[in-house]
Amino acid sequence: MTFTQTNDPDISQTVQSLQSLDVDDQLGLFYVIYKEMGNSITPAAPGASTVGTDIAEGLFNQVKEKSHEEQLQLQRDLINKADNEYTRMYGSMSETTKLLFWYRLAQGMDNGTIIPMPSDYKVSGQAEEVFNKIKGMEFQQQITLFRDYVGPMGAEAKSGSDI
Ligand code: 45D
Repeated sequence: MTFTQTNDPDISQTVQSLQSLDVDDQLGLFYVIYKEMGNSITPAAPGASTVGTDIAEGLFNQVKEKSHEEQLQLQRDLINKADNEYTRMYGSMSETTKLLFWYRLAQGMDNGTIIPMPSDYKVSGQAEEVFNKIKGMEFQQQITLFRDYVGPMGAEAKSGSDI
């Protein structure tokens, strides 16, 4: 399936650079980005529909009950587009809800419900380059970029699935 993504070549190239990083590098960098964006992410922003919030929260609540190892595996599965019940649930969400879900995971890392980053973790030089590219973008471009990045993750929701 093809995703209709942005026409901005700058954004699509950066999404591709992100996607070409190692899975763990992607996770590490995404967390660094979350930290950097800090307070500029406001879940109450218009567009965070109640429906999306509930759906993101529902999946998040299931993930947070898992062991740390399983939590990490699930996040790797999303990036790898593995096919299981969780990645399908993810696949059924809108891009904004997907973004909200990742945001909830990052918050969970900070409050101890989700596996934290190793304290000695450093992103790779390649990831650092992508990071600098993203830092130079306008906020709105960054949001578009993240939507395009998290959109294709996970597995396709099966029609008539029981999620
Ligand atoms: O051991 O319109 C490694 C909304 C190494 C509202 C690891 C929004 C090995 C509506 C793999 C690193 C809020 C949705 C371990 C807009 C190892 C709306 C672990 C905006 C343990 C615009 C790594 C939302 C791990 C935005 C677990 C802008 C890494 C949301 C996990 C942005 C990384 C969300 C995670 C971002 C990163 C979320 C979970 C940037 C999440 C980042």
